[in-house]
Amino acid sequence: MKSLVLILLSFCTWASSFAAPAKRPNILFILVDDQSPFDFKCYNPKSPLQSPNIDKLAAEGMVFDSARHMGSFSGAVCTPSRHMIMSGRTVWHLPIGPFAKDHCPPNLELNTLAAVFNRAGYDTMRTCKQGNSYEGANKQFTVRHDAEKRGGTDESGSTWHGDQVMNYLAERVATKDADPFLIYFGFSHPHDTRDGRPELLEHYGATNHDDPNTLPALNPKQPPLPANYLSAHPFNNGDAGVRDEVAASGVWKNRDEATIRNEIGREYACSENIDIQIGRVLAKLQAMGELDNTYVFYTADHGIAIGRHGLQGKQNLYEHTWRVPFIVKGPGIKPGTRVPGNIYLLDTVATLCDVAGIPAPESNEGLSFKPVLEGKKDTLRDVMYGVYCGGTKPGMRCVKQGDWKLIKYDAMNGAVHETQLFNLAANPDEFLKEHGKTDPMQTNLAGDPKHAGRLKEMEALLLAEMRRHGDPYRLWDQPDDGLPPVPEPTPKKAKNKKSKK
Ligand SMILES: [Ca+2]
Ligand SMILES: [Ca+2]
Repeated sequence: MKSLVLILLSFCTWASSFAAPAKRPNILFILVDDQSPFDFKCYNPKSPLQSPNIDKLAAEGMVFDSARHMGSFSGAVCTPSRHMIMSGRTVWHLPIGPFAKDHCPPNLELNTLAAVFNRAGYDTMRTCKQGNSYEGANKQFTVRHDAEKRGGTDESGSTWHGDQVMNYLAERVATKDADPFLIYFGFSHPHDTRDGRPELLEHYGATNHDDPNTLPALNPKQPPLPANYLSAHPFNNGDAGVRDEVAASGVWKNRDEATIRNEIGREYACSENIDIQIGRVLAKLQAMGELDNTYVFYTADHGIAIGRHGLQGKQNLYEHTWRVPFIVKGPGIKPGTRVPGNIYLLDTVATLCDVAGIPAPESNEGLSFKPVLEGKKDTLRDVMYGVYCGGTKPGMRCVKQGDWKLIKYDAMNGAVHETQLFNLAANPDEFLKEHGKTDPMQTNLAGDPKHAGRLKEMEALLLAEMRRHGDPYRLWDQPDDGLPPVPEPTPKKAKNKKSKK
């Protein structure tokens, strides 16, 4: 009898899956500004950040441990990152940057994310920060609300971005709009200035410190210093004077414990507010009956240091900054799964198209990680490549394969030639000798003869990736490959120089 019931039940399930034509899924793509994955409990169980809605997304979806941005040729790391997200193109093939005209197809903006989804019959809506992004792609969204909202009130902060999505969803209900939607839900925080709402700052013992001549008070409720905190980076990495390292309000050039703990507290207050806004939108989608048919992506345009390795900004290639948080929940994704992934943010176009059943545009160079979301594989690539080339040239390059990661610095016009080799399984925090760890694996292994073979292998991989991605530079110990000189970027107007975002 029991088995008959089971057979009947499974027949009904089978029959019902054929009864209604599959409704195309909605997409909610959430992008925050400047956030390290290690802020979240799903990446760092010791983190005091209160983010119940994002924690729940992680528990009900898939968490990526190796999601990265490919890098930047500018101190404004946001800008190339957001071009890559919108176009699906690699860092040296964007419509901006060195040799842009030679490497980028014309009319690329008509093949960016929203343009492609519009043509496929999706409704597209965006709210995000203004500036340091890809205007040609942003303007493709049918509904658009852009503003820089980095204040500590509802009107001046992240609540404003939440309101735009809530209003949009309310209007869809009012007009009974049944088209599938792509919502690009962006925030201007936790990018500095990290002005938090007073009641959220309270959770982390933080203040919106704005006086460069005093230090904020230490408070036991402030988050602890990061494990890989240093009071200064051991060498000049080539862009030590960039805005983020010297002029972020609340930190400036300070790296003392009170400043860093207060600033992380401010970051958390801003991130908690973002979490609250996401909670509102997810509850609304649930009430509309749309949540189960919506893919929710959560990520950031790049990570950030805030005291780790003695750095403050996003102009480096350590894991806290090269990596991004990346969480996906949606139809067919097994709850509570975790994968390395080895994905880049530039895989967004390919993947969003794939889950929506839309062909990716020809200009796309990213890979779809739908097979990862479906549990068919757990990584998309073997090797990951990263660039920071916004200060002195060629700057920093890195490559990762398995547990091994190489970072090289060719900076300050030849005065700085540094190599770092990390085993991320043994040394996930990328401790240097300055951190004083006793485990012989928890340091930079580049000078250790035991790892000389590995170093050589990683250096060969880096060169191969630089060639494969059309990197127009070579490092001091690489063949020059007969590359032409890279033209100097056109100097920006003084007005824009200050705002490197
Ligand atoms: Ca950013
Ligand atoms: Ca519509």
